[in-house]
Amino acid sequence: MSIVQEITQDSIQVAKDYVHQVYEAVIQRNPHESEFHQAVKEIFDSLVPVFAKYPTYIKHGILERISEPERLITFRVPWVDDRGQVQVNRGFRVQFNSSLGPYKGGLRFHPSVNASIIKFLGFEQTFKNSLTGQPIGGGKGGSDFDPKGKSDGEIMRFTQSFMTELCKYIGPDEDVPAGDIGVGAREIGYMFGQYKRIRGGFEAGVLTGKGIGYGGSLARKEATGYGTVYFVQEMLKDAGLSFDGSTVVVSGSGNVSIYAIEKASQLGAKVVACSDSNGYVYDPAGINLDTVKRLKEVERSRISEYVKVHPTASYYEGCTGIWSIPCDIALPCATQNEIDDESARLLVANGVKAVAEGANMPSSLEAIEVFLESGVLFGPAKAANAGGVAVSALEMAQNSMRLSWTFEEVDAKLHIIMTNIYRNSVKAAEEYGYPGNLVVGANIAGFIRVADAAIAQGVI
Ligand code: NDP
Ligand code: 2IT
Repeated sequence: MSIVQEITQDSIQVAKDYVHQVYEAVIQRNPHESEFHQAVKEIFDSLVPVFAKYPTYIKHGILERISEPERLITFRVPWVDDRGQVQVNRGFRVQFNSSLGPYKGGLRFHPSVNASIIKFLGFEQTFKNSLTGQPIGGGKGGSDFDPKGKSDGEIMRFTQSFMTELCKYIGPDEDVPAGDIGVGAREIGYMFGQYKRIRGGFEAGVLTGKGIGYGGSLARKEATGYGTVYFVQEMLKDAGLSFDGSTVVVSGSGNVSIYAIEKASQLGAKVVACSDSNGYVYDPAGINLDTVKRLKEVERSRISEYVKVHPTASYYEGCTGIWSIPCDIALPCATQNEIDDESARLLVANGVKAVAEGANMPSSLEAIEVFLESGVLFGPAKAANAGGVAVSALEMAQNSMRLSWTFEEVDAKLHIIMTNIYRNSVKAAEEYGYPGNLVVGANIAGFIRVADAAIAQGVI
């Protein structure tokens, strides 16, 4: 935006009124969608100084446009379980914003999935993807299907049925899904096979997170966890700190957690705890990652099994207790709202120095307030976990060129992208009067690229 206005009390009030009015309209138009409201509120509140400085955004109705998805598709997913019983789930794809490129974002299979969760994830994804600097719009999808306890045959029949409908809406230049909770390389493989069979062509770029043997990118599996740690490395460096010798707690034990633990350990940290949706393990000797990989990536079993092979460790039921373990660095990598204000206060009281979100929206708005007010270094999700989708964009690029880069090449590009996201967020926070506040900085930096592209493309 070129028309700059001097920031005065009046211009701030106009901006606040605008943000408030559009937020109220979002609540009215999307009733009972608390996760979506939460994600919208976090971004909208950060943008007040932008509208105070560049009021022409208001004339362009930019908040109204970016908070309304371009489309939300829901569909029936019928499948037959191993007993011969017909089951029906609901499938979703939100195509949130295509200002910067084809819709891009993962698919989540979890019983909690509903329109609110898919819309919060799609909204967040739009700004996260913008921060990566890659040419990707924002989307998200999934189903309320519960993969836990399902046989391999059931997973395949479900994912094939899901793709039979989803394939009508996606394509390498239209919408490119990937994994998220409950969707990993196995599910992507089955979906890719079904898409190929229906379309009758090998369109490698239609999905990312594919197996290395058929168009996947090296380092995609590691990218989100590694990227989060690279981001934290930059935060720590600016504060004169480092991972070396630190104690780290990582929630979850899925894709993001495993590779966050791996990279943090490589940098000299001792990771003492991780979890799943039933409970957490605390191992003062340091979590043995080979055991976690075997339990979660190979056997698909519970984290409680860990203590059977590691007598130094203890297992505790429930997810929130993990935040009572004293640590220097906390990396929530499981799911949304896993840290409330009480857990945040506990972490601060126990001396946490840095918190970074590997998961999407793992801290409640109140928890974020606690971290920011107490001066803890805080890396918000859309910046700190952008490494996964960034490498997905690199996978799309490799697919278009019909070549593949080495692990080292992709990892080096990921490192540069994460460092740039950190620097751009720091810069935006400073420029708009919130030095050190990466929540505001990431939201503003992500927003401006999307907003300017949307306005340049007219009222569509
Ligand atoms: P996975 O399915 O691989 O792992 C999820 C982990 O979180 C599992 O340990 C799971 O436990 C636990 N978990 C899931 N739901 C809950 C819950 N309701 N309460 C407590 N624990 C829970 O998913 P990912 O690692 O891929 O995703 C984790 C987070 O990271 C999500 O927020 C996702 O949106 C985000 N993310 C993922 C990216 C990716 O590339 N995969 C990229 C950026 C963000 P259990 O085994 O018991 O289910
Ligand atoms: O939340 C996320 O960024 C992801 N689940 C990854 C999305 C992707 O398209 O790689």
